[in-house]
Amino acid sequence: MGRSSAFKSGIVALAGKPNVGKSSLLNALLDYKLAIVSDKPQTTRTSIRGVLNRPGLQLIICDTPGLHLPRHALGRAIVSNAETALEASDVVCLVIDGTDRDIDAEDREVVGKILKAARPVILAVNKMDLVKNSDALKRLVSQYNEVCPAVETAYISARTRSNLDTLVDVIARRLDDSSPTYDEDVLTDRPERFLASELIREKVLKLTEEEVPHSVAVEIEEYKSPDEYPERNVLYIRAALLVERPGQKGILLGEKGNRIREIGRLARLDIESMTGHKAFLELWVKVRPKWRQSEDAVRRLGLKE
Ligand SMILES: Nc1nc2c(ncn2[C@@H]2O[C@H](COP(=O)(O)OP(=O)(O)OP(=O)(O)O)[C@@H](O)[C@H]2O)c(=O)[nH]1
Ligand SMILES: [Mg+2]
Repeated sequence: MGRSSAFKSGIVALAGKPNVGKSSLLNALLDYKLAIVSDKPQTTRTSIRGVLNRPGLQLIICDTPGLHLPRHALGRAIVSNAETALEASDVVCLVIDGTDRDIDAEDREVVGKILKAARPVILAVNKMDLVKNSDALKRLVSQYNEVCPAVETAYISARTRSNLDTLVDVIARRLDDSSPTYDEDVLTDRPERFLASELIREKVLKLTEEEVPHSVAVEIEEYKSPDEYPERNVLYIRAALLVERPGQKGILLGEKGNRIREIGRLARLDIESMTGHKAFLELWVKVRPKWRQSEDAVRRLGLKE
């Protein structure tokens, strides 16, 4: 093959602290809502790959959970999932929030985990739509470059989609020549029922506050799609929302069951537009004391990769 016709392909891991906009960036790059997003930290718990195809390029973009200092088995699993994804990547895109002020000890530890992967690092400064103070931004970027020298820096906004083509070019330049890994019609490595369970969790994150959203896991108990059961005309999903305490169950249910009904309604609409099927979604709440402290429970829920 001549040089001009070389095909590039590889895996870029989007990594960084919680809440900086990694999942939003994945979705913006794909122009498809694949990963769930919320305004609360530690939304993403497991990695998810999305495939971006451009002429001469297949970029496998891996959204990873936010790196932080974990406090329980779930947190340890989340961080380990991110580290596993970093090790499987060819290039790391360190996503930071451009509105942040000086980096602190925790930020340094997060960067340390990224350095361990020993991959070329591209710094993506996100949320540029909110950045007002350019001196503070310059200081932040130079502090990051001190602890984690980046081969290139891109200033972007996942929300307004600014500079995303530049970011893709910058990443592609760091990839080796290689044939594509996935067929053109593959969007993600995750099955539909996983995506559906995440959409349910996204609505829990949206409609609850403080410790509650973090204490919830979604367990799909039954998933019957017209794709597999042609005699059906609706997608049937029964899912349990696991919480740690009876009080959290009460909060999830809400007055007269109002909250869980709203969670179900919003999730159903998203699941219907994702699958193209009418859906019947049955949700119930189950108390599983201290599940986040239990390595076993975390693993059985598929939260440790
Ligand atoms: N203004 C602005 N907000 C953004 C941008 N990107 C993401 N956000 C917001 O930042 C918040 C966190 O976004 P996520 O994409 O969930 O962040 P994350 O890095 O994946 O977070 P974790 O999964 O917890 O690690 C959400 O409220 C997003 O809407 C951006 O470019 N501009
Ligand atoms: Mg995320």
